[in-house]
Amino acid sequence: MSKKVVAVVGATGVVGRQMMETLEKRNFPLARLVPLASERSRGKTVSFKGETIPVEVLSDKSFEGIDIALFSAGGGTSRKYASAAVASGAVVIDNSSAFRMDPDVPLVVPEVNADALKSHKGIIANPNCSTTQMVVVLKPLHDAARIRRVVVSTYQAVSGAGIAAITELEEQTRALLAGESYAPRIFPHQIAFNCLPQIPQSDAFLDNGYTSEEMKMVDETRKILGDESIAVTATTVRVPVINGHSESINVQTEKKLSAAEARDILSKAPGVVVQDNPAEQLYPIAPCATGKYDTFVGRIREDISHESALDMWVVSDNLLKGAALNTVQIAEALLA
Ligand code: 25A
Ligand code: L14
Repeated sequence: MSKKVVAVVGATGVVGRQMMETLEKRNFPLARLVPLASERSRGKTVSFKGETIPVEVLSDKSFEGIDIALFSAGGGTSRKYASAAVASGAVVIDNSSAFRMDPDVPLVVPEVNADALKSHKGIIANPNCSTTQMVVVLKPLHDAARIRRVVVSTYQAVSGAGIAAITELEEQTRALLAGESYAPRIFPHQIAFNCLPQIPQSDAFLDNGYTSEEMKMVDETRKILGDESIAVTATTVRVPVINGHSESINVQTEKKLSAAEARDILSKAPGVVVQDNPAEQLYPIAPCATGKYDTFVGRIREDISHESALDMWVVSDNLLKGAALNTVQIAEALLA
């Protein structure tokens, strides 16, 4: 297999760093790594495979000789630079929300819809973190019993909002424990010892009362599963967890599935690990999912309020399967 020149746009962000670590850990066939970031990162370096590589400031000219460009610097940066990357001959795998719902852009979770990759025209979108971990669990249930409706509530870690958000939770927690005050900078309200039903931090609320994060879960889930008939409603909540998103998911199916059948189906699903033993208080939790590639599911039970529905608890590393890992998996699938 020929080795590829790979650029990481947003290389100094939380997701960009995980992208480089994942490329290294999975031994991606790399000819060269080109870390790119904004002016703010001028002079910084990244370490990759024991080497120190200077971060370059992103411009339209950054993409000469690049085969694959992994973008994670926000939607604005992707909208501004993705076309330059494609014009230079690179395939863009974009982690922002910029192109996800574009009908010409495949939105891919390799375990679920790798086939969609075939139709790409230079840009491939990586879904929202909360959507990704949900669809790896929904897909095998949909194949077995046809999903009619999904009701999901998320418990999302602060790492999804970047480095400054992690710092805010840590510093605010310390300050409040010490009896000091700490004004929110990133989050709209106190995040330490609190839950906020608002993601993202700004321009979150849409005319229908949902947040953009909630509507991403609705729209992206249907696009990835390729079925507009699936009804989805979501409430997305920021919780004082550093890393690892948790989700409470209720799934109504056309064909009734018992909890045992669902456990059996999910235990054979790619990228999914069933952790479900109430007798031993075994269920997925964020600290255990952190650093792992899989999506963990437990608390699988039949919904007592409905004749054909299941409840479950789904946890994954939002920076890995939710972002960097899925992006690298897409790149791997392109090579295969
Ligand atoms: O718009 P979206 O799609 O909703 O995405 C919004 C943001 O969400 C994160 C990611 O932030 C993205 O910017 N994100 C996206 N998808 C995600 C996912 N699936 C996700 N998070 C979790 N899961 P991030 O913090 O991870 O990464 C930011 C990186 O992007 C670089 N960047 C930003 N604008 C850029 C750019 N690179 C090139 N051109 C641009 N115009 C950014 O680099 C970072 O690498 P940087 O150079 O701007 O910042 C490097 C250092 O500066 C600090 N810093 C960041 N912001 C500020 C700052 N310092 C001062 N003031 C600031 N405002 C950082 O700590 C870093 O050390
Ligand atoms: O759409 O702030 O990929 O936790 C990922 C990070 C949405 C917001 C996306 C967060 C963003 C999310």
